[in-house]
Amino acid sequence: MSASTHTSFCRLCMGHCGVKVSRDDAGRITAVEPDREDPFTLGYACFKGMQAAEAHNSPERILRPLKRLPDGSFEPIGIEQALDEIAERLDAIRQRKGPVAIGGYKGGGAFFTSSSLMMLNDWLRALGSPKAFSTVTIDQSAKYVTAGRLGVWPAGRDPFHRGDVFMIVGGNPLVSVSTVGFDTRNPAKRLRQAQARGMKLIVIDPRRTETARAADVFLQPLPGEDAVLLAGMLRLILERGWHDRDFCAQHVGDLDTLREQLQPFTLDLVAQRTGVPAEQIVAATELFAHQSRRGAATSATGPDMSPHSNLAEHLVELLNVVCGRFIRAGEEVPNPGALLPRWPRKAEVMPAPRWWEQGYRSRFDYGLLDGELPTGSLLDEILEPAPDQLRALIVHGGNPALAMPDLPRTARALESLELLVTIDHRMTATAELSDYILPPTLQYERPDLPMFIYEPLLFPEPFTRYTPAIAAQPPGSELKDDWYYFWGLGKRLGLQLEYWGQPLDMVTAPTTEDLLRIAAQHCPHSLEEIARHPHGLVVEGPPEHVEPGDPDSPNRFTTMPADVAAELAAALQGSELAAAYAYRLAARRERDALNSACRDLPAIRRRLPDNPAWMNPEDMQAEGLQNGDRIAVASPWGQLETVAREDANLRRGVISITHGFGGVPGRTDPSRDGVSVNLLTSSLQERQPINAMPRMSGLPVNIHKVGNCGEEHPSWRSTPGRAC
Ligand SMILES: Nc1nc2c(c(=O)[nH]1)N[C@H]1C(S)=C(S)[C@@H](COP(=O)(O)OP(=O)(O)OC[C@H]3O[C@@H](n4cnc5c(=O)[nH]c(N)nc54)[C@H](O)[C@@H]3O)O[C@H]1N2
Ligand SMILES: Nc1nc2c(c(=O)[nH]1)N[C@H]1C(S)=C(S)[C@@H](COP(=O)(O)OP(=O)(O)OC[C@H]3O[C@@H](n4cnc5c(=O)[nH]c(N)nc54)[C@H](O)[C@@H]3O)O[C@H]1N2
Ligand code: SF4
Ligand SMILES: [Mo]
Repeated sequence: MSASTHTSFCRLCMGHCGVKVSRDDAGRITAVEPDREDPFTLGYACFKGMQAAEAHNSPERILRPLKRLPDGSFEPIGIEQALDEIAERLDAIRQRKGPVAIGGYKGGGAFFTSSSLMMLNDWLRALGSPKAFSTVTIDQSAKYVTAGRLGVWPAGRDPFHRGDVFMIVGGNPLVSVSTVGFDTRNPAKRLRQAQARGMKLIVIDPRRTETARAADVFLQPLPGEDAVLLAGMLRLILERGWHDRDFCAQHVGDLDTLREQLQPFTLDLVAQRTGVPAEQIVAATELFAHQSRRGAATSATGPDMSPHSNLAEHLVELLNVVCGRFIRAGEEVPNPGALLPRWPRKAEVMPAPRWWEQGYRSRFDYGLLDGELPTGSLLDEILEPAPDQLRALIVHGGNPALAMPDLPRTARALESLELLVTIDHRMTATAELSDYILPPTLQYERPDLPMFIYEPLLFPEPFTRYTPAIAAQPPGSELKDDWYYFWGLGKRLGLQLEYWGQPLDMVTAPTTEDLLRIAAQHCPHSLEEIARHPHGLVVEGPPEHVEPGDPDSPNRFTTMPADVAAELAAALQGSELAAAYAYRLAARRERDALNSACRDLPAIRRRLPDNPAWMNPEDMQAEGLQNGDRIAVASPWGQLETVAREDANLRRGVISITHGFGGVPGRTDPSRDGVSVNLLTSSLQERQPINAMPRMSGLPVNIHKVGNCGEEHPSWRSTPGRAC
């Protein structure tokens, strides 16, 4: 290899930022920089993405498969030997218990490799096991539940770049470079461009986030009250006649029921419950529904992790439904598909499909969501004895030990497995508990395409691109691209694997390029042709316009099916728990980390040494707390200790702690790793129906300065199992 600089794109997160990658003549990455010429992300890239050289060359990177010995230490083992041993153990479990005793968990790291992102699912399907789990169901699967209960508008919502307004409930795309519908290709710049053409931004968040600071209207409610707030906004819209009457008449089946169910959500009640002044609620609602003609409401993890998450998401989409904020007949579909196949979209509702009510049901009575079981039921599948009890788990690019609610029960479950295999390049809290760790190549060591299954979320036009492998694998390493491990196990277990519907040769291993060709099977351009455009290309083909719907179609949105109505009644009632706790805990992300990843890099650790409990300075003063004081935080389900730090952007009464830090108690050094906020969450209580979504935000908590335990403190009210 020669020392050179190459055009590529970062695959750490949804951003897919265009970068320039430099390598030396040994093929080692020396630098990764934003690509100022990139027509797509316009020179944006974040700090953690730019540390890829450190990540690839890290002395802590796992470079050979590891096997855990009886004393808990790990020894290196050859790839084929590791696959032989794992396959033998899997086969024994399959013989004894059937394939249903074998499952998989796909984490965020498995999504950003187009040659592998469907491998775990396809491997389990070939094996005959329905036990596929992923982060999707501890993230924003409320969106899937909403589509299933409400109905689907095939062409989608009004796009960001054509709307007069854009409303975000509980998302911070300027930091997370994520949020459905937002233009995340250089988010700050795209937002400035949209606002320059007159688009208004509404943000609803308990923290005045980086995104909220750019908002035209900002509401700062207590976490966990989105359902109440949105119900109040909807009531106001219908009461003032700000809805789109024609659209509702044609496409909504039960507007009167909706109107009736919303009656209790008066402005007074909503203002009191959410802590947002009534006039601000009116201003935001009026801007969205009355002063703007087009433009959508969206949400991210804030409401989707809080109590009543499925309902909150449903109500977000109802704002779009009653205001008719969908792409209409004759209008252009922004991204009809580049790698994904194109299909005709009609201006007509697909009636509530309730996919999970058909097909396989687990013994805990959960159906499948997009072919997967809810991750909120994974611990039950492992821990509860039954003939189909899960005994072996393959973790692909994830760190469930820190991502799942209820860290102690999660650790107990993972430790109880007969076989735990993790595909990761880091010694994560999950890897430490694993019998085998299989290390993958890292992003610049493999060719790739953008994450094709979520293409329309990434690009507002039918854009795609290709990157070749740029770096050599580190000297002395024994690594494979992720997919190879599934192929190797599949071959040994006598499986016929398919990838994205295409059967694979199970005698001779495919290449990564072969798998990318399968990912690109529907694209009008060949992989070679895509590769000839290092900055990517907008695929050929006429623009796709929405076709007129059938005027006699009986299909309508169902805004208030019985289960949604019951959830609305429960949300109205509120929770008695809240009264016993002085604060609510809100989830949030850090710019310099990616969930549990990136913090192992020295450059990141310097910027992000720990995960404090962020608090409003006035709350800190009222508690007699100084910046950096240690506090205990207790929820109804657990407790932790960390430092308190000021964040004037948080509203009073809210504490915010980032997840992904810490480790399994007894195996972690809090001064180095921080603390896991999942010591406060429950894996048994407060799960949502349908997707088993745990409550990870809007948790009731009390706090106490560590060392003050003898004193009665006003905020330390009646906490069960109080610390000290
Ligand atoms: N830098 C960075 N980027 C990331 C990640 C990361 O860890 N770091 N993680 C990636 C992943 S896995 C995901 S899913 C996406 C998530 O993307 P986002 O959802 O945009 O993530 P956050 O930045 O945490 O934004 C959530 C916001 O919700 C607010 N919030 C909390 N509780 C509530 C509530 O009850 N109601 C309302 N209205 N708001 C609430 C929080 O204050 C926070 O500002 O980000 C992705 N991108
Ligand atoms: N309390 C609380 N809990 C939460 C959340 C919260 O906000 N609050 N957020 C939830 C959300 S939205 C999510 S998505 C989950 C995150 O859940 P996970 O995805 O399970 O957690 P990550 O820490 O992102 O783990 C990703 C792993 O992939 C590895 N990786 C990176 N690239 C590759 C690759 O190319 N191949 C392989 N094999 N591995 C790779 C990384 O080293 C990392 O260990 O956490 C959830 N848990
Ligand atoms: S935002 Fe950062 S991590 Fe995400 S793709 Fe861009 S450079 Fe990579
Ligand atoms: Mo996520």
